[in-house]
Amino acid sequence: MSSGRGQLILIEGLDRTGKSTQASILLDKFSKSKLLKFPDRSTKIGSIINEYLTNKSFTLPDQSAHLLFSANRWELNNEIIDLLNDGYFIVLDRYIYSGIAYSLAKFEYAKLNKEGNITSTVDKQIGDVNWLIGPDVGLPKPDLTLFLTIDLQELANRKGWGDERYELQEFQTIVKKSFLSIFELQKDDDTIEIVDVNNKDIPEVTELIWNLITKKGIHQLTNKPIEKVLN
Ligand code: Z5A
Ligand code: MG
Repeated sequence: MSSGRGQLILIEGLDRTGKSTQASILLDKFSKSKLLKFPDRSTKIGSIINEYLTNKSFTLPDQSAHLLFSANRWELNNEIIDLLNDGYFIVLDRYIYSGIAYSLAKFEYAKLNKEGNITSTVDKQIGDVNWLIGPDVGLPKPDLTLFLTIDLQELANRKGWGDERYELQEFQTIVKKSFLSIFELQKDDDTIEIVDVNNKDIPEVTELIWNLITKKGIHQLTNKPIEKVLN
């Protein structure tokens, strides 16, 4: 019988690329699995984040918002480690790369001097990837990150935008660039895979993802130590 810890699988992507859809399908492929979605709005810090995302009159400095999203991940740090060591496969629906990409996008958006529901400043920390990754350093690093990417034109055909702070087409264009620039910096990291979901239905995306997971052996228990996020 195989032994070892479970593996940490992260699904990242732009809004409505199918992260939550794929995360819940993936969960059923394992006999012991757990889904963790970030932001986790059920915690104390998560409730502040929820207020920030849903109430546009509730403002925070970008630095504070950024640190809250990271603090929310730290609230789940011990749970993640314990579950992995207990043989659970954890599927994360957003995590550290969303943290960097959305803050960086706010900085780029502010540089364009746009009005609207992204209140941001060009404070240099928010445009500095090293500053942005800082608070996440030491968190468990995913064994595999799948970044779902799509043309913004195809995305526009999906269910309408919601009403949350970041749900603006123009902002999402910048978010996409931010994600891709972060992954370009990590291009030698073989735990990151960019998954093009253009013109693919839900089962086709699932097949693509599952093939990557099995090819890399991420569907099996492992004896590798849990990696940590480094800067
Ligand atoms: N944020 C941040 O700023 N900093 C951080 O550190 C973190 C997050 C962690 C809330 O995230 C916001 O928090 C988010 C980033 C910021 N900002 N925004 N905007 P969220 O995860 O709570 O909300 P979301 O990203 O907007 O997720 P979503 O709307 O839930 O999208 P999704 O999970 O990727 O998509 P889905 O629900 O699976 O699918 C959307 C629709 O498309 C649905 O009708 C599906 O049936 C359909 N769908 C799915 N796949 C397909 C395919 N393949 N073809 C056709 N239709 C499909
Ligand atoms: Mg979702």
